[in-house]
Amino acid sequence: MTTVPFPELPRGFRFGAATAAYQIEGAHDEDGRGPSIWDTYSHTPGRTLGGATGDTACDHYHRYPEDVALLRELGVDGYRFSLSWPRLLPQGTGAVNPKGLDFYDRLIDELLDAGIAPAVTLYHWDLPQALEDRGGWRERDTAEAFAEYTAVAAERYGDRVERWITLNEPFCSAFVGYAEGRHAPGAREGRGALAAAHHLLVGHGLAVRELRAAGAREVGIALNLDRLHAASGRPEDLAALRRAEVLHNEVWTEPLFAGRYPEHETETWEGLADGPWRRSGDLELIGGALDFVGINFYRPITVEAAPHRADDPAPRTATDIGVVEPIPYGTRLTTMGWPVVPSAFTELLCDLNARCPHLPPVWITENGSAEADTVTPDGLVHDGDRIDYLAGHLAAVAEAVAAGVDVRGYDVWSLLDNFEWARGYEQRFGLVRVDYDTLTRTPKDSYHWYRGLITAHRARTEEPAR
Ligand code: IFM
Repeated sequence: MTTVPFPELPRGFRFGAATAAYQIEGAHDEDGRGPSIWDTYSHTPGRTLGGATGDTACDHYHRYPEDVALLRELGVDGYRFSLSWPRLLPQGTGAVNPKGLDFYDRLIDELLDAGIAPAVTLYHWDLPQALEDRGGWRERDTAEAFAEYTAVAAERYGDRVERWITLNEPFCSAFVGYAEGRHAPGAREGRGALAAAHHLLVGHGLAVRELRAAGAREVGIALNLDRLHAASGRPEDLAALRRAEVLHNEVWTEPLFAGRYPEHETETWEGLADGPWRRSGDLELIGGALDFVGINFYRPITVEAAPHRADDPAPRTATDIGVVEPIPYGTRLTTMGWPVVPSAFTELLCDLNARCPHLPPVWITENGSAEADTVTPDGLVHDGDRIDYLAGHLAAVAEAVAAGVDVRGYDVWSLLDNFEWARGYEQRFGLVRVDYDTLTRTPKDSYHWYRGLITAHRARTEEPAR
């Protein structure tokens, strides 16, 4: 197995692994679960690679004891997973599904018995289809429904959950889902996407209130902020970079941490910036104090200007800004086509820290790489590239910590190979390989490396027993 040195993180730093409900659970129509927008989308011909769906996925719904045993063996402090909203409230609001509640009770208790702290994401993209049928995130009612669902979850699990994450990557929910249409619900809209972005933030604010009222311990949100560069110094590329900063980052960071909407939003969205979906009091609601901000980071993005199509009703999405990712000579790409540049991670964290004076402590809620794993004749997966990726990015986090960023922990994406949304099952991010024919789990070399890292960290930082 590859020997790659372990990056050194400070005493008290916590290590975990992450997954999401629709990507691993399967059991899509079992025990009263309702359909989500991802069931509808993945069952629509042509939407996902090879027509892949999450119907079975990793069958975690039935195999969770095996997966918790893998986590225990890995030695993680915590496990970040998401609740399936349509498993708990099949119609999005109203009737609660007792069997859905029971499933997460069993999972949480199994984790606690294994000495692993549960970290719950409330929304990792699987909106109940019944709510989408009434307009989805374009409508404020969906934010209210999200608060209702949050209250149910907080009341039931609040005594046992250590960290709560309201939304995962709202950028993807709003812009990839409602503007680019590459994710569920597959819409290509301008107004709809901007209304969705705002209502996701309102939903977050309402959920934080519910969590606080229920006495939740740690409350935060997970953002996929991007480290962006202009392709050149041409004025049009620099202008595209400015728009991309608004689209990818400031839409979220400004209301959440600065109590305002982005300064350059009008030049980015033109007439759509200040839509009627905004109400007085929203900024106060959205900007409620958080205990941490989760950062999901994978790769930097280079931006170049593309002609804006005046007849296009969509706002300037990543696509019409002309996001390109030129590959600096020698940079390796993961199988997602993403350049591996760990220094961009340090830059992102340091820049965020410098720009947001009210930034709460940071938690890396996702980081990992999809690689061309193969099972060798010894039955193992020697994924040295993934180990290099993780080592490089953890070292980048350590550098940010040394530079003064308060990073508390790191959740690797992902525990298991899983359903990679529109890209189906070809992209493998797991520390554990899943054979999708037999559903057999095989820990890869990266699993053993990560376990070694955690063990070494504890040995280095924990007080010797007296
Ligand atoms: O698999 C996804 C996850 O659901 C959200 N963040 C990015 C991951 C890799 O694309």
